[in-house]
Amino acid sequence: MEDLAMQVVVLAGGVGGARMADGFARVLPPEDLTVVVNTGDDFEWHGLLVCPDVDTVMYTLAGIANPETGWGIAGDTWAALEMLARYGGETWFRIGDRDLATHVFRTFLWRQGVRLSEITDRLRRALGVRVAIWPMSDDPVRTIVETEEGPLPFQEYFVRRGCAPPVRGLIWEGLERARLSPEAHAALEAADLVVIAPSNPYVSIGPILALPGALGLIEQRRVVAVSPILGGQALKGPAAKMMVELGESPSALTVARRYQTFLDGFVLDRVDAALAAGVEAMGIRPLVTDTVILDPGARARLAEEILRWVASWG
Ligand code: FO1
Repeated sequence: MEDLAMQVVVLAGGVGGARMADGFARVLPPEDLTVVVNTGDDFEWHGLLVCPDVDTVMYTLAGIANPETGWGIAGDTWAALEMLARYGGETWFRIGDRDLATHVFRTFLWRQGVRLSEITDRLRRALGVRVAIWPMSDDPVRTIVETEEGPLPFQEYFVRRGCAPPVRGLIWEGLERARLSPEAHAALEAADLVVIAPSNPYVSIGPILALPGALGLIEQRRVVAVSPILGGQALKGPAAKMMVELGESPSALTVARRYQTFLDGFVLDRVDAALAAGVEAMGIRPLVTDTVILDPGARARLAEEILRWVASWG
């Protein structure tokens, strides 16, 4: 891969972002890869700071993610949650016993005033992850989903309500005061290539791009996005449903259009080969390939294909 040497930053949400980051981690030296992760999904659970997307990326790169759910830790147990239920505590958000230690330790450091970036760096190193993982910001940003039933904090919408209430809009609390984490900022400045993972464009990538100054930085880099929509459906999560509810058509083209102003390349699944011409018409290079990256081999293959494709542009 020496001929493909470049500094890559992957912008990631949860499960889709983690899988794409894992692919690049398998083909690039760790010092050439940085993952910048959405923190709009973060929330406080029984007084503990939980960062679901950061943890999903971290556990995946550490090789300990639960393969069935994509989030949480493989083989985790639920004794603490069962005890919490006996006390009458809320258990709709399922934190496993091992996962709980992550949130306890993170919150312990956070209360001492340690920045979220420093905490994340310490956690991922302890788990043996050699790739840098940075939360998008050290400042709290919270996604609020405006639904037909009123505003809902993200995890209440996503987990508690199973994404059922129709979405009318999105609000990011704290966004105007938030800044990119200094480490994420430096990585984006040094990047030869920014890859937008196949994550939800509204709630996973949206908050990263909406951070003051982020778009200006990203626009100056070479940017490739991988579509999270295949054949009008999201592989996981509510992206396609949200598109319809927000008045857009559930299509990979809607994703490309959303990123159009700064995108150099757009990766579509083979099922959407017919949409490549539409991508080209937007002035964006299309790449049609297999984008279902459930297993490690498929992830590495897609990452390598993207690197070769971008390198071929000269
Ligand atoms: N998602 C669920 O659908 N149900 C859960 O109970 C749940 C618990 C959970 C615990 C820790 C964690 O890091 C993630 C967890 N997730 C759960 C996933 C999470 O809500 C979403 O995947 C992301 O926020 C969306 O990217």
